[in-house]
Amino acid sequence: MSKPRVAVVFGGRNSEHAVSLMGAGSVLEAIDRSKYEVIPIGIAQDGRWVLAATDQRFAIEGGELPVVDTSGAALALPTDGSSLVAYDQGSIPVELGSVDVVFPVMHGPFAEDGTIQGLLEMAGVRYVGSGVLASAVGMDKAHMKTVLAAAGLPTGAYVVVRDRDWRLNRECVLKEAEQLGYPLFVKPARAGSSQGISKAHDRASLEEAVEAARVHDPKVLIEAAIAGREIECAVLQSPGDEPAAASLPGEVRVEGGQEFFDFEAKYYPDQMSLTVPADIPQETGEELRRMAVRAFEALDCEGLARVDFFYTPEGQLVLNEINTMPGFTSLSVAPQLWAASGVSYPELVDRLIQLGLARSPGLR
Ligand code: G1L
Repeated sequence: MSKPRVAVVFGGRNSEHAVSLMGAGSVLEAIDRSKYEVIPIGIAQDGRWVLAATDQRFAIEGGELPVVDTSGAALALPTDGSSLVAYDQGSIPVELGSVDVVFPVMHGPFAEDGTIQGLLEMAGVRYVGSGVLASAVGMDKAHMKTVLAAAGLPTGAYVVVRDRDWRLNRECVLKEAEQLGYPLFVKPARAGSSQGISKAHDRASLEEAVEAARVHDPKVLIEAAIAGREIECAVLQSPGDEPAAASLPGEVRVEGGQEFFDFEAKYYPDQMSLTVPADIPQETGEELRRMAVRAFEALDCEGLARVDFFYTPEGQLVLNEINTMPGFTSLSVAPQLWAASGVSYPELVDRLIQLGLARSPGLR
């Protein structure tokens, strides 16, 4: 019997190209080659699809971020679910054959927002992880909060600032936001890896923060700051009819006294520490895990998601966000949470591939 063919797709036309490559490097290393045939596919920063060059670099080296190496063969997108065509150095087409499942390892626009998932659905190709709706809802923090709140989950107070309101009714928007009380967190509604996020302490810094967030997205969220410890939980879909499972909860602390978990901290995971299980009361941990699974189900997530909470000094749990494509190097939070819960990184990668293979392509 031939081995299932797994295409790992990474890179992409966005600012998180390097984060993707680091994740893909980990996944490629962990996939069991005696069980699967692996096809590494890079999407260059200019959008070209290429078969990854054999010497593609996946790690930060000498302070330089990795990028997709475009010296490999160019690829034609599959349109009929059956075949990928590689154009070797732009000349002779080489039929790559069918792919059984795609493992997307990408962030941000055109990746975790549901667009690549939609492309794969249209092509009739199975893939790992959440589908179009969960990915799109998970990408947009405003819609995410609407869905979580509708499922009865506790989310923090916030205000959505749309482009038109900011340009035409700024005073009104600022007044509404100030009702939440300073300090405020300001975030682009749709951007990955904490880019464009800042904390505002007064009117002037609030205006500045909104402008900074608008560089990434014309739609911005202003959130009430929640004082509390950051506790995260990873949820993994189960095979068959079993309900999704929650990992042990872990506490995340940012080292070096930064105000929040920023872009740098995600690139360099040694700037944060993770304690698993989090030192919280047992009932709180159980409640948190139930909430994490409920959030996973509220968005119709598949595969893996990371759910982030605040645990306040008053003992309340507040669901901060759910991430349908969490950091996924072997050292990232979700894989570490599962490792501490008895599922090693290679096992996690295998489980996710099996779940992707078990999906029905297109018809749902
Ligand atoms: F397995 C999933 F769920 F499909 C999956 C896929 C990709 C989980 C997490 C990720 N993460 C990423 O792609 C990354 C952009 C964060 C790079 Cl590691």
